[in-house]
Amino acid sequence: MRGEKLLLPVILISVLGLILLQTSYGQHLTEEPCSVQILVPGLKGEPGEKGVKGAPGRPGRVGPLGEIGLKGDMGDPGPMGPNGEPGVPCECTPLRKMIGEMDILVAQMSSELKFIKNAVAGIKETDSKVYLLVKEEKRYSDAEAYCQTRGGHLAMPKDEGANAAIAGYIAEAGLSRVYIGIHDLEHEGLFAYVDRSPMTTFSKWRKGEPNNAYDDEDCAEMVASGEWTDVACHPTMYFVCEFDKDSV
Ligand SMILES: [Ca+2]
Ligand SMILES: [Ca+2]
Repeated sequence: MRGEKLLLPVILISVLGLILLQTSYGQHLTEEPCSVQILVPGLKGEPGEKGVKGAPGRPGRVGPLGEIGLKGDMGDPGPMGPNGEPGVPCECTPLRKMIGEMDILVAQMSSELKFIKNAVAGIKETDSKVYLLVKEEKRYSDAEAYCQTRGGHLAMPKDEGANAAIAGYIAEAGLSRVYIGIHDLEHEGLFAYVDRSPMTTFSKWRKGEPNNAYDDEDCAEMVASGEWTDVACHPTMYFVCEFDKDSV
């Protein structure tokens, strides 16, 4: 029994020594520094806030010309528009004036044509005068105006030869009477030629004339015989113009 008593403390001491030894070795291992580090990616973070809008970029280069497109179909006609404002009345006054002037011109040319036809039909002449029988019925004043327009006067027979020429003209035309250029319009009873030249040496009044019948006879006509008669000035009849040969 005594031997067992001695063995127990030895075991206790041995176990204690082992424990101490293990403890010191363990301390030695934990104090040794680590020389290898292994890096492992962490978890993905939360998305950040949206950034501020950037400045506009520079304009790009001009691109190449595109191809010409095909002509499209004609569209449908549009709706009719509203009526326009009433127009300004035509400025017709100048046109009317022009037409009026042309009418006058045509009338003058018609008159000239008649004059020429008369002349072509035949004129009478003496050494110094040309006589033209105008077969248009006119009053005395209008007849004289007609002759003056053409550079002459109503016929003014100042001698027997001229009077005979005019009378022959009337007879050949088959007429009975015509106005000639003699009147007493300025002084009653004092007959003179229409160009105001006085009646001095020659006259061819029919017997009993001039008589100023009805106090209304201030003009003169020549009948086919060549005699003169004072008559009223307002009736219309044919007449004879005379022109100086120098002025024809
Ligand atoms: Ca008279
Ligand atoms: Ca008379």
